[in-house]
Amino acid sequence: MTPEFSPEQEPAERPESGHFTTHDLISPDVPEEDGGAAGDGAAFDGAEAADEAAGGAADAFAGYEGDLDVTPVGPEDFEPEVLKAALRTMMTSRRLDDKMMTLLKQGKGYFHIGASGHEAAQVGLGFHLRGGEDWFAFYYRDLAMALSIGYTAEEALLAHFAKADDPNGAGRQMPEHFGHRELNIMSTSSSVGAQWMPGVGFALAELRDPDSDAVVYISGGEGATSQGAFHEALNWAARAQAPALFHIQDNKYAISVPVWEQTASGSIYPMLGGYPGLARMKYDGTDFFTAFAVGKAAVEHVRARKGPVALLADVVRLLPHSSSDDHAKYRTAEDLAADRARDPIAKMAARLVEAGVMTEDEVEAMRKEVAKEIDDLARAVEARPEPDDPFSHVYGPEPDLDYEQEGPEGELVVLVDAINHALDEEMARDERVLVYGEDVAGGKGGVFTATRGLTDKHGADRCFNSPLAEHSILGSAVGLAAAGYKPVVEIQFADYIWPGMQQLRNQIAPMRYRSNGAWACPMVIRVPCGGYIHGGLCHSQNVEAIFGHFPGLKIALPSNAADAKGLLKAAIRGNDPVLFLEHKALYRQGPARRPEPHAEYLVPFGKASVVREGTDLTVVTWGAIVYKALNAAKALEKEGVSVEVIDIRTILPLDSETILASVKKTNRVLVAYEDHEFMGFGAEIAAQVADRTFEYLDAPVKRVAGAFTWIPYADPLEKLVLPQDDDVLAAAREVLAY
Ligand SMILES: Cc1ncc(C[n+]2csc(CCOP(=O)(O)OP(=O)(O)O)c2C)c(N)n1
Ligand SMILES: [Mg+2]
Repeated sequence: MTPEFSPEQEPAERPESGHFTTHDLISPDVPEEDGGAAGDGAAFDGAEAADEAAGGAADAFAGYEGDLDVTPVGPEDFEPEVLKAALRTMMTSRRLDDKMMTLLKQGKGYFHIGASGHEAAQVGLGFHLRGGEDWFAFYYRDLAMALSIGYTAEEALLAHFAKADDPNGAGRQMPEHFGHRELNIMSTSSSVGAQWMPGVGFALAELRDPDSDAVVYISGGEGATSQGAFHEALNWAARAQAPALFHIQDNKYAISVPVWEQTASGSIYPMLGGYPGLARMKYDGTDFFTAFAVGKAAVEHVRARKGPVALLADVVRLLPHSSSDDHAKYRTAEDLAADRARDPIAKMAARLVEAGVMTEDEVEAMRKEVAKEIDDLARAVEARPEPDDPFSHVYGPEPDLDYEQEGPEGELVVLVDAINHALDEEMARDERVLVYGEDVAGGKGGVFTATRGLTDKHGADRCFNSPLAEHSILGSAVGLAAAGYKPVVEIQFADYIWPGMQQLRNQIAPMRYRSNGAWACPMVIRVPCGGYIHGGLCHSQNVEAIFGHFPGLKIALPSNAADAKGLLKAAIRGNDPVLFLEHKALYRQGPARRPEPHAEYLVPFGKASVVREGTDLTVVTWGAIVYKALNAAKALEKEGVSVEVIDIRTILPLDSETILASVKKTNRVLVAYEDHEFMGFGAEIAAQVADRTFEYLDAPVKRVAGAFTWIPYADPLEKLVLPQDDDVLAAAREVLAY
């Protein structure tokens, strides 16, 4: 392995065998063409391409191999009109690439990432897929696939110009970040590998419907197979025998990094053989007929519910990675010429000419016709209205719920049992509610028993164990939620949510916003959090401030059993993704018990609770610190001081109004919380109070919170780091001293 890759080294570094590579290096007398856009000329050069199609040196790998029986096809197996339509779709995709690159050079647009070189693989496979019935977890290089399932050139141009009626998200996302509700193309994140597990989630949704034969197409580049999520996705899809069709488009480069530096053995193909129950195929993705034949076998396999399939398409990248890239910096002229010699459109056209389906003149006429059509469309789309609303669709519509209904109360219940009962009641109410995570099923019922009994009562298909993989839990929930289920997943400890950060940040929270409201993934993520339990660094973390920074998420952190039950049920019935933080120290704590609310008792998000009224000082708090604030209030009461304690209950949305109104009344405020004082969520509250109640304040806005260190295990150490009763009382006295 060379530490530094230079183009000069490339031929020598390319492994001789044991991997699936594009082609031998072709002889140096191949003319070097413009290294930029594929260009009009690259779309079809009949005579040259015919020679190449007849067996040029560039075609070292042709054909296919793998687990499925494939019936090869040729031009004779199609109606001529069908082949012409396929060629036209490929040409449309290519012309869009070329046109968009030209528009960029004219200052019309900011970005383009093209599918040039991938068209045959996508159109050949796309033949067997059904827009609007199958599901599509795309990546940015799937333009030709999109066109082959019903996406229009006009829609592609609306995205390029980022216009108001761009169906992908009204100009909120970069172009080629596909998302189309009617066609079932899930909104695409830029983040490489973020699509693998959501795709599996859609497949799990379809698997639940015995009448469905839908296929979930999950696509990515060979570089994206280096993400751990790829292997998580293969594992879950194989384990569940889910109807997932993985399409890995191996163009040999991940921006500048060649596959032989990227992947052990220079190909992901051997690894695809490591998942029992997953069928694999590799094929020449520059050949339409091969793509069609292999795609047919693969799609039939998945539709027949014989298990998932992974296809590895050997394709070429004819453009630089994107409009921001110059591939001449890292690819040799020979390498680029070799790719151009495998141009899938030229090959397809040559094949059709050879078979007598079209003449060269007809091919050329079609190319010109497509070019004109795209040029005309571009002119028309350029004049369409610009978007002007960057603020809507951060959150979904407020559900029409009847909150805080009076009703019968039951026995005193501890917080964790209130959670358990809320889950049970919601699963009984709505069969779309699915509960899963690590250890949640069966007799164990979760490490804190929050899901105890749910598998027995609601079935192993409604409360089940996931693999031990937080990215998988959250990613699958994206697909399930987008497909109409209501996943209520458990992350065993807040400290272990980090492997799922990709999904939280780049799928769950922004999905609705970036698709301009077309896509959403409402779900509930239950997360035990917090310290005071001698859990050390990795069983004590407070995470609300980090996630408070995610527009699109809602966050609850209830301090008692009644609020926990009412908030969890409201979360499950809501339209947004909710991070439901459960303080472990409160799970069975006596003061957090409450008489159990009835099954329709719902607590609204964004409504703080004034847990104690007072006139001299406001303490704003949440979670475990509510009880420390109440203890301080009781102590001060004996001295004749009246303290108001506000439990905010939800971090997002924050009930600023209740806080500000209280401070205007008491003129003093202490913000008390468990997380680090520095950059903790209380910093936001303190800032709002300072900003909006300055004239009312008789004392500085004060915080009392945890130290800026990790939470240590030993009892005396933990006590020094986390705020204690005495700390809250001392801080209150400081504010009162003014
Ligand atoms: C998680 C993540 N890391 C890095 C990037 C920047 N990036 C965008 S595309 C890309 C290369 C992807 O290569 P590959 O998966 O082979 O797909 P290709 O673009 O070649 O089709 C990189 C590194 C990103 N978008 N997401
Ligand atoms: Mg690649």
